[in-house]
Parts: sequence; structure tokens; C-alpha cells
Amino acid sequence: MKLGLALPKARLTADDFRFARQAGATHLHVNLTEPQPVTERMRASRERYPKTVHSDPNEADWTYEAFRDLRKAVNDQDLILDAITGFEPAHWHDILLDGPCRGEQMEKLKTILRDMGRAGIPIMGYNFTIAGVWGREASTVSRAGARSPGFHDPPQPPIPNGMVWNRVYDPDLYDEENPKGYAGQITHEEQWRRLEAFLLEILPVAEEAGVKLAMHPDDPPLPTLRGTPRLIYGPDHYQRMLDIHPSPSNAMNTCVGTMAEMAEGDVYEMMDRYSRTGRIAFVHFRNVRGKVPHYDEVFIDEGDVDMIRILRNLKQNNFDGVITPDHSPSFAIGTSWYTGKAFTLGWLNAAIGIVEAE
Ligand SMILES: [Mn+2]
Repeated sequence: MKLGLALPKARLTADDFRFARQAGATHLHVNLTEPQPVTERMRASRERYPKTVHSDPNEADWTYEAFRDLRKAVNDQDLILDAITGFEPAHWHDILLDGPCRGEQMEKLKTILRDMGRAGIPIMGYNFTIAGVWGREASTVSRAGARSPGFHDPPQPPIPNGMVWNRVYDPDLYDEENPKGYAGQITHEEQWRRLEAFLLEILPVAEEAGVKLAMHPDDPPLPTLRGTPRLIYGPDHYQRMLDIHPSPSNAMNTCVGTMAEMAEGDVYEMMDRYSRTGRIAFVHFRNVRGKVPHYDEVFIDEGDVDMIRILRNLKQNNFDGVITPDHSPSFAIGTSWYTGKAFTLGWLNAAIGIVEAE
């Protein structure tokens, strides 16, 4: 088992890489999407792409050369670039929504996977979701009032057309005040059909490129969110996804926190069952208190889940991939993102060392 750190696009600097290495990580995951609030996103999109619906707002980050240079910068700090953790919504909204540019966007994604393979980046994370990660608000129930996300059954307005996740991909279509219809109000079976079509078409390309596609469960793991269907929110759902295609590139990014939040099933049984398949590409580690529709994310060493038991089970099932801290509560002092990550990395580094030595 290897220790990794996931970095957002804004933190891809040499000092950030050194921070990861100093805290004990050997591997990095990077998120190249732009996590901007909707209003900023709309403003930026309007300025840069006044008419274009399907343009990629950071095309330069998604080329072979960019991947190659990123990998080199990571290697230069004695780390391994293990994964990119998600496609930009502008690249594939019509794959999720079965829209008119689906074919063109499938070709774009295939090019990205080929370029990743060529650059030596072995894993692409993804989450086949229309509503994305949504509805969590800051909670302070972690130890000594540390701030951390919680989910408490909020009202769920439907998603105006022109948006997937929380990202506006078409500012001309998107109208928050007077929506021109709503996105993704479809059945679960239709969303499974879209996932199946996506995987059957893209997996041969991924396999040839030597890249694994690693699917994250739906966070929060509710059957529907904002009226859109979710696919991976219960104990058997990953099996249905794995059964679509036996390729080793058809893989999972299991998330201990999200799986513990599921209303049904048992996180230990799920992790045991899926790690036995050998198709977990990497694991997100975080602890949680509660289950949908009411839960709070908490420090790694508090909460409902016995994280050591999870690690022992992963070792027993010969999991040899990367484990990264997921979201971490924020400390009251210091640069909170870094202190939260450093705490979780230190805990995980010690725990992995002990479990591996048993
Ligand atoms: Mn996660």
C-alpha cells in the first residue's frame, strides 16, 4: 500500500509537491478541473467563450505536452504521478447528458486517455454523475470544533439546463433566475445505459493506452440528487458497473467515507468484497459520522469507521495501490488546508507502516 496526496489545480507547485513528500507521500493525484463558483465560472466563460458551448476552458492543461511536463515536475520532487482525478465538465457534459456533442466529446476523452498513457500516467479517476458532489455545508462537530463538510438533508432544487455538477458549461443556455428547462431528470436505467455505452466505447482505448478508469461512488450516496439519478449509492452497485466489462481498465476509486455514508450495507463488507476483485485502482480515506441523509465528515481518528480495520483488510486482500486522504477537517490555526492534510498524511503514514509490518 502506498501513500498519496491529491492536489487541486491551484496547488501544482514545486513547494506543494515537496510538502507531500515531506509529509510522507510517495505518490500524487492531481485534479485539473477548475473548481470555481458558478458566478465566477459564468463570468470567465462569457469573457473567454462568448458564443461557444463546447469549448474546453483550459485546453492547454489537457495535452500530451502538459501531461509530460507535469509528470516530470512531479518526478523532479521524488514523487510518482499516479492519477488525474476527473475530466473537465466541458469535455464530457454531453456524454453525461446524452446531448448532441456526445460523439465529438467521446473522441476528446479518448485523445486524453491516449495522451495520458503516452505520458506515463496510469489512472484517470471519474464520477459518472450529473449532479456531482453537492449539498454539503460546513459543520463544526469534529473534535474541538474543527470545520468540515456535513450533509443534512437540504432542499434539492433541480439543475437548470446548461450545467452539470456545479459547473456552467453553456452560459447562454444557463439561466438561474428563469431556467430553460432542467438537466438530467431521467430514470436510473437511462443513466445506467449511458454509463454502459460510455464504458463499452472507451475501455478498449483505455486498455490499449495502459490507463485505468477509476470510478468514484456518488457523493453524497443518495438514490437521486436534485432530481437526477445516482448510480453508485449502495453495496451492490459497483458490481453492476464491473459486470459491464471485465477489462482491468474498468476499475474503482473506492471512497471509505462515501461508502460508510451509504444508507444500506456495511463499509467493511463492501471494501472486503471489492478489494478481492483486484479492481480497486486507488482508495480515498476519510472518516465520517452518520449516514445519508444526515452525516458529518470528521477527523481520520474519530467517527464511525475503524480505519485500521479497513487497512488490515486491504493488506490481507493484497491491495497494492495508492491511498490518499480525502477531504480533511480544517485546523483552527495555520494554513488550514495544509495542516488538515499533514495531520491525515502523518496518521496514515504511521498506520500503513504498522499494518504492513504485521
Ligand atoms: Mn472520495
